[in-house]
Amino acid sequence: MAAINVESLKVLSEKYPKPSYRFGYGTAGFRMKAELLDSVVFRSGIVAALRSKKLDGKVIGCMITASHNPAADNGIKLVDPLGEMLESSWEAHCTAIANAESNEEIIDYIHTMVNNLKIDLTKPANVVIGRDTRPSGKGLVEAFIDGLKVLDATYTDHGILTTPQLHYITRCLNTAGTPEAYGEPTAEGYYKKLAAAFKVLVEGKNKLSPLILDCANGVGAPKFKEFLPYLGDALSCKIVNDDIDNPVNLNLNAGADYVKVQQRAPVGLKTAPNERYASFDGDADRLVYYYQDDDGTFRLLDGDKIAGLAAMFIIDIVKAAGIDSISVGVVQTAYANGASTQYLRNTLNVPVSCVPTGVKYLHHEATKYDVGVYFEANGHGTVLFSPTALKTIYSTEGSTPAQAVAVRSLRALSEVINQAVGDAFSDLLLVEAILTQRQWTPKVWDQAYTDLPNRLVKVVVKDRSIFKTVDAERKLVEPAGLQDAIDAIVLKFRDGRSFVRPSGTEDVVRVYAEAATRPETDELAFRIGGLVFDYNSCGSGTRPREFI
Ligand code: 16G
Ligand code: MG
Repeated sequence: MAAINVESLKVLSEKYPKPSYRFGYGTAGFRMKAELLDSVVFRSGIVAALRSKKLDGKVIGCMITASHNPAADNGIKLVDPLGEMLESSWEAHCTAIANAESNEEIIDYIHTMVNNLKIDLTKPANVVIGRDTRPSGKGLVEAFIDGLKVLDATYTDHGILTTPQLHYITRCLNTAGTPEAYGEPTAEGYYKKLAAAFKVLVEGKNKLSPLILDCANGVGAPKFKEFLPYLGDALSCKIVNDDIDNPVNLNLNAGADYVKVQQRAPVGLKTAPNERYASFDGDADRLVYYYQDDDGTFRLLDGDKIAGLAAMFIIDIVKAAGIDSISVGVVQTAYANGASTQYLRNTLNVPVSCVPTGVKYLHHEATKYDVGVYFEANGHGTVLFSPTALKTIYSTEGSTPAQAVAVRSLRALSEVINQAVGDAFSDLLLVEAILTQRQWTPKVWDQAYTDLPNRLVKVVVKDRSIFKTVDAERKLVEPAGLQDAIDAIVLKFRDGRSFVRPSGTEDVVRVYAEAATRPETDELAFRIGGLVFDYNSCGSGTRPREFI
């Protein structure tokens, strides 16, 4: 077994002293103030190299991003070979190495991993790297590369990419030359693949009015601009919020998170009735749509609405293709609007599963269906085609001209939708293709069902780790007795539903509430917020005034 180059580790590690801070690899990697991240990112380079060696030299991805967080934050997440999130058992290794207090501790931990996980250090290690537009990204990539040097890993640094592009490239590299080959492992390969599939889907249809696309002043802006020429006149789109030269503007009053949480259009965007608008988040893995109704009301078409549209369309097209062996299922989280779940179950008659928050849970559950549609309400999601479904789609030609057209569309759909991870570019093309095929305005799309009013409230608590949930985060089992108290309040509200869960990304507990009307929803949310804050004196700081 090759040894670890202890001397080089010591020298390099000195460049990245660990601040006194307790790090944790959360739902989407490490994420925090960028200035705290040097040591974490350096050490993540070591873990990435170990992961690659463990997987016999398969390429591991590294994305430096803090998504929809402010520009001063940054983060890192590691990506497994098929473009999935890092296997969850390895999250604990990332956390442990990040918190080691000395070089000796780092070395000990590496030895423990090598022994326990039977990692052969003589194996090669290969890593591919991308980063978003944050100014801190460049320096963090250098720290990561220094980490890779400790174990002599080879790497390709792709510079600025969207998060889903990095996932795509990782998957392409690891499937090249196999029957599952996913495409050319470059941004260009990605653009060509998606554009070709999109053109098939909209061929011969009247073009829709231009889409107005808010890029959150993030990486989506330069990358979507790069993409547009490949789409040619198949898509007409006007980009706004593309200022990546002033980092402070990143995600500021713009982007998918702002629009979803505030339930309003980005600041400064003048909306006109019945035009289509869409927003990416800061790393372009989230997408929401919206429009302004005739009476001036803002209408959000969020991840739930996208899931409903996609499921409806796929069910129809599978039927039109004369295929009856492919079933469609939808995966949601507790945040899905109750009306969307009803629509999926009762109108579309599809099975719906509910899983905990976080892409990895949704993705995993979606692989259980022939075609698994998964979306979080916040706009993260995609559609997965199982190997069996793909085989069926590619071995059928259809016995009538209409069936042949449907089969061709179905194949193109499976190409346009990113199979590695939820991808705002690819989801946007999916929505645009469906709306074009149907010649639908956003208003027609919106008519599938009416959202129940809902509200999200944050409660700052002393220790969020005392909150333990079960049943896909819909019920609390600890602190004891709190769930009964929540249930007693919810019962008093028409169509009331509320749940409380600790955040995976912030030091807070989140309360979700929905009810029949807006005032009832707000009252329910603030009552539960107050209940949590007061319960066993869980709350921290001043009790927020709006809590009832
Ligand atoms: C992360 C997750 C996202 C989830 C969010 C919830 C990934 C790639 N991202 O951003 O899916 O919706 O966390 O945040 O898994 P919270 O735990 O703070 O509510
Ligand atoms: Mg994101």
